[in-house]
Amino acid sequence: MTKPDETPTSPLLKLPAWPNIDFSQFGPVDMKPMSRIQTLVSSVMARNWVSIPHVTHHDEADVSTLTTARRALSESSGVKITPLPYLVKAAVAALKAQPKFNASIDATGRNLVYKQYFHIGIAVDTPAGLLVPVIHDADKKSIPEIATELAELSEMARTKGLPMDKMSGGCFSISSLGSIGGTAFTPIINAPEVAILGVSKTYEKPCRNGEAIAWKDMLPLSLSYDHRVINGADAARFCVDFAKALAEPESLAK
Ligand code: CAO
Repeated sequence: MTKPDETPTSPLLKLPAWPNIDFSQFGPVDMKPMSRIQTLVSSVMARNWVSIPHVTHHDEADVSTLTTARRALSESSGVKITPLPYLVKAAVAALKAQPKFNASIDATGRNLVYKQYFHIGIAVDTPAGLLVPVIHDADKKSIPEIATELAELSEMARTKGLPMDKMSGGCFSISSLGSIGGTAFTPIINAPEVAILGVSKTYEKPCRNGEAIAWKDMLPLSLSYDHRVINGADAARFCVDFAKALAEPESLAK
């Protein structure tokens, strides 16, 4: 093994220029400037995609009991609760069990910083682009508190935008496309975090129960991780811990 080239002129990063094409030569077009958020997000995304060795691990969680539990909690608390606040709490449980997922590589690239706090970022789709508000200290908040904060933050993100302090300090992010559709995807890690969990739409799966078939509600999980910090076995364990926590929604609500 030789020491890798550390200069920014590494041939691997010498990308060809972006194609400069006059599309109107092929048919009618309409040109619109990208929003400020879109421009910012696109450069950060491109940096994260080319500088982090991503791997995405796919799994699924049995959420058959979650629907009943969250409806009961919605009724008793008077707060509308989607599956997402439970996913936040399950992420905290999995981060506690797998501290590597709550680490960051520092700016020197020589140290791993293990965080002792649990701030969870949530990807929010807004007309101006993608924003990631952060639920700070999610371990100390109840499910209804997280649901209320999430509703306020996503409303603010969609209408007025978010101040930096509402988007800073995240340890781990969740990108939920569950209300829209899809079965799996490859979320891009939000550096300096080392992993992000994508969730797709819950579906009914026939499972063997002795001689009978039982239908279960399954939530597809797509966990992208930074392979410099996390190995495949860690990712498999993280998803198992996450699914175990979600299968017991009452204990997450305590
Ligand atoms: N499977 C099935 N249904 C789901 C679900 C899932 N995994 N997740 C949510 N739902 C349901 C909710 O329960 C709700 O239905 P009910 O009203 O019947 O309870 C419905 O979908 C709408 O949910 P919602 O989107 O309003 O709320 P949420 O808490 O699930 O998500 C937010 C909030 C802000 C994350 C979401 O609105 C959003 O912006 N999602 C897009 C995120 C995104 O763009 N990610 C990609 C980033 S990379 O480009």
